[in-house]
Amino acid sequence: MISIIIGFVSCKKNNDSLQYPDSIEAGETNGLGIRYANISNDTMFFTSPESDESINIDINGDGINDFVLLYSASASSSHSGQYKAIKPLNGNSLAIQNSVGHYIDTLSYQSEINNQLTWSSEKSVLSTSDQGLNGSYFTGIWFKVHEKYVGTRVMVNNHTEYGWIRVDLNNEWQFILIDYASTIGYE
Ligand SMILES: [Ca+2]
Repeated sequence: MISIIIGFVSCKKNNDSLQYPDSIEAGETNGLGIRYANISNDTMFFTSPESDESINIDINGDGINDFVLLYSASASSSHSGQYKAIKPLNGNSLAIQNSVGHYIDTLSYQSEINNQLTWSSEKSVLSTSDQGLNGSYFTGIWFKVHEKYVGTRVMVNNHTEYGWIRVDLNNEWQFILIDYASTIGYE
């Protein structure tokens, strides 16, 4: 009789029985099925003459990294350039502006993040710049952006978990990860 009860309890905790929210609002930090990672203000800085840094994010806290923030920059007397991007891992996705160019969208506070957004599993650009004697070139839409949100989508065991990453790219020469959150399964 005892073994039957144990079997029933363990079965109930199986992931298949969990429910998953089908959306999250940008900046939403609490509620049923939401996991929030507290403010870290983890910052990647430019150090002369060139930098190449990254930060891994396990957005749903299951021990498996889901996204990598990428920052590189260089500067000399005749040239400066910077590259800010995010790479989804394991088939995860980022909300992009549209299907052209893979530019990560700038979501405002309380924007709805769900299956209606345009999603890409490719490495996608926040902003790049290249300025030198031959001219200036820019890509992406995250220039002088203060506290906007990146929409994220993670696939776990045939379930979809939506989330957000808040970054501050107000200063061209640094990349600040502020905080992030994800929907997770709940009973
Ligand atoms: Ca994870």
